[in-house]
Amino acid sequence: MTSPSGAAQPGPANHGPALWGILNVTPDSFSDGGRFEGLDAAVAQAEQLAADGAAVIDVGGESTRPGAEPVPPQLEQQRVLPVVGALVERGIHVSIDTMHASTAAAAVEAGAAIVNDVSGGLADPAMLDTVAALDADYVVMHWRGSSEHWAERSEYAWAPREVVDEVGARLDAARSAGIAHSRLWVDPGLGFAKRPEHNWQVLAHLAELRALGARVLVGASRKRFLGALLPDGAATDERDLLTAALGALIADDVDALRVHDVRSSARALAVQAALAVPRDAITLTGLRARAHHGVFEHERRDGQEFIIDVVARLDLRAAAAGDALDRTVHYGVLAEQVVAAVERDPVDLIETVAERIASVVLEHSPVAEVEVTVHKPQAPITVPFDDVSVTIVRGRA
Ligand code: PMM
Repeated sequence: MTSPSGAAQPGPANHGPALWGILNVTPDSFSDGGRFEGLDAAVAQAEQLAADGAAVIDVGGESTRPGAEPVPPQLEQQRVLPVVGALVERGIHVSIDTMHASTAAAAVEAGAAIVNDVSGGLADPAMLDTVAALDADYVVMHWRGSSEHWAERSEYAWAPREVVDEVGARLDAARSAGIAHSRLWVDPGLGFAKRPEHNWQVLAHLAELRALGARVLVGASRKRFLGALLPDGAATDERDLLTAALGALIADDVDALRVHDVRSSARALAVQAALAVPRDAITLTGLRARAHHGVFEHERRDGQEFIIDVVARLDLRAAAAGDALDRTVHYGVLAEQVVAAVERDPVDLIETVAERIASVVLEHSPVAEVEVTVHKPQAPITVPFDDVSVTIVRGRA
């Protein structure tokens, strides 16, 4: 999302996840190492990322790639603080990617709004208390130590469970230190002491991470487990297409994606948003109506009970955010309309009744898709039975 001044603002442009553009100001970062060392080059790159759709620029001064030399906080701050200051001056929303409490504090002092700590507070014992005293969000990533330990620490009985348990414990620690729950993000730490299969398993079970209640950030961009899907020798930036595709596939399960190439990910998210059916729903079950549908004369003459279930899929976020009835569908009105649609002139088939109900529900413009089930528990069936029903799903044309 961009403000009138062109500055990146927090929060997604539409309802999809926000994109965090990566700005590594390190000489040895694996994907863009050395290219953005100069302040002007770093600012230009950040502005491009923001123009491409980044809501946040994640500035890092210490590479976490295997074999990278640890960077003393002072050197890290020399690298990142001028960049953070320059971006904040331009109205850009900045995250600082650091494991050092002193760098976190200095960056927030310079205007950063988010502390992204890949160690989840484990690398620097002062981190949690420091962040608790700052006016900043805090990203808690799943971490099992620095890269020299990854080989022996990449064992999981079931990675999705262990990652959630371990990073959940770090969220607890962050809250105990006084960081407000509303300030917390959680990140599964793809590639950090995880083999490719662990990354994929975790990605397939993001709902469990989400159940921890913090906003979810995922950083898959250009990582080796994606590169493994490409032909040997493929350039690192060829991983951007895979990053974008993955982002679109997990878009419903995350609040933000940390990526190098914002442009390709933004376009993939646009496809996902155009295709997506909202998962929010208003559900009415067991609506009772009396009507004369059926092929038998006694059905037409005597009538019988029909029971209706309706699942109307619509995006309910705007209604919830504004507590606004006019952004949703009044379920009492909907229930009356559904019953009226059933009790109209008789037809032979409950299929036809279901179709009528679907049309009535889709007349409410916020509804994107509807599932209708019509039960006919007193249907003329000669063997003992509980119920017969038809279910149809219809979408907005
Ligand atoms: N990955 C890297 C660095 N920082 N921060 C978060 N929150 N999540 C990540 O997955 C993550 C991170 C390593 O990748 P890079 O060298 O491309 O920045």
